[in-house]
Amino acid sequence: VPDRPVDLAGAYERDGVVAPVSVLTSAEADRIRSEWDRCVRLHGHPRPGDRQMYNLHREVGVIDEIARHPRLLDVVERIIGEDILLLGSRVICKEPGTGDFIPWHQDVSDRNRLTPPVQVTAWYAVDDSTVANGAVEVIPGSHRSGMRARVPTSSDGNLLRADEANDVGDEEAARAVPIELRAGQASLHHGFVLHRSGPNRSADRRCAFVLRFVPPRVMQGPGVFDLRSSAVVVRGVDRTR
Ligand SMILES: O=C(O)CCC(=O)C(=O)O
Repeated sequence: VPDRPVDLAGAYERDGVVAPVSVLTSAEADRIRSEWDRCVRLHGHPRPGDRQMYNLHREVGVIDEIARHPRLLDVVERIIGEDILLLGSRVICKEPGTGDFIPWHQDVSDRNRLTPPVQVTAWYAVDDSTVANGAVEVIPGSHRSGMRARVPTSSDGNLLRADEANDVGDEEAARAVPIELRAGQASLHHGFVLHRSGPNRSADRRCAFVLRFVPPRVMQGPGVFDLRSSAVVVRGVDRTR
C-alpha cells in the first residue's frame, strides 16, 4: 500500500477529489471480491433488474468491513474530522457490455437536504475500474461553485433517479478526468463535485461499494428519505444523540 499524498486535505479542497487511496493490497482486495461474489451467489445480489442495492452494509459484512477500514477512515478523518458517520451505501455493479450509465450529478443536493451540506463519498473499487469498463469521471474544482439546480432526466440505463442530474455544458465537461482504480483502491469525492460514468463496453465487470460519510453535526430533512437517523458511527462518537 503506497504512501498517501502529504497534503491530502489541500488536494481535496482544491480538486474536490482525491485518488487513488490505497485501502487494500491486491490479495486483500481479492478476498473482498470473492466474498462479494459469494454473497451474490447466496443471496442473489444483484437480482435481475435490481440495480439499486442501497444500504446493503446492514446485511453484507464486506461492505461494512470496508466502511470501517482504518486505511480508508484515516483519510476521511483528515477531511471531515475524527467523528465519522456512515450515512448510507450503495453497490453499483456494471456488468460487462451493458449500457448502464450515471449522468452528471452532485451527491449533495436539495434532494437529500444535508445541513450543513457536508458529505464525503468514498468509491471503493471491488473490481479494477477503467475507462473501458465505465470508470467514474470527475470535473476537478467543480465543487467550488456550490450546489447546482437539478434537471429532469429519464433514459434507459440511467442508474440514477430521474431527478438527480445536473446540466453540464460542453466546455466544463471537457475538463473531466477519468478516475481509474485498481481493485482495493478508492477515490474520495466532495458532495458538490460533478461526476458521472459511462457504459461498460468491456468484457469485465465494474463493481464498486459507494460509501457516504458525514460528520455527526450534519442533519437531514425535513421531507426527505431519512438516512440520518439510521446512520452508524464508524469512528469516534456522535455527541448529538
Ligand atoms: O459508480 C458510478 O459509476 C458512479 C458513482 C457515483 O455517482 C458516486 O459515487 O456518487
